[in-house]
Amino acid sequence: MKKVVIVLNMVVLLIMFSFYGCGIADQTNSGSGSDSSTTPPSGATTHIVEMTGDYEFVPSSLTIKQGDSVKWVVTGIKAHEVGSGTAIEGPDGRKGVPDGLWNSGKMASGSFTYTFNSTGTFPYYCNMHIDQGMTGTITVK
Ligand SMILES: [Cu+2]
Repeated sequence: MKKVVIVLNMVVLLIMFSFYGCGIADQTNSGSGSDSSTTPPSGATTHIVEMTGDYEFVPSSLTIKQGDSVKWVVTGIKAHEVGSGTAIEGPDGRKGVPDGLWNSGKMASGSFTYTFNSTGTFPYYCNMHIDQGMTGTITVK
């Protein structure tokens, strides 16, 4: 009779272990699924905005998803400097008010990438060509 009890105990333990294993696996799955606000989802995209020799961002307005990145690429022979903020009309002409999210610094060539981890509307401008109307907007949904 004692032997039967021991075997039964082992069977119960085995069943508990197998359930425990399933529980761990489920937790891992749901954990990675509900964590999209802090880590970019696996489908994150990098969008290209050209900074042209005609003092334009192309496209100048762009709607992306939370977690996506925008890559500003110098495509002409002119240098540019892309920074986040708002362009306002002042007494001495147009000027930019930076909001401190990003600034590429002066770029004669190459690219600058910024990842948008929160939703909202993000205006930006070229610090060197704001008088030529070189502004753009990223909308993150
Ligand atoms: Cu520029």
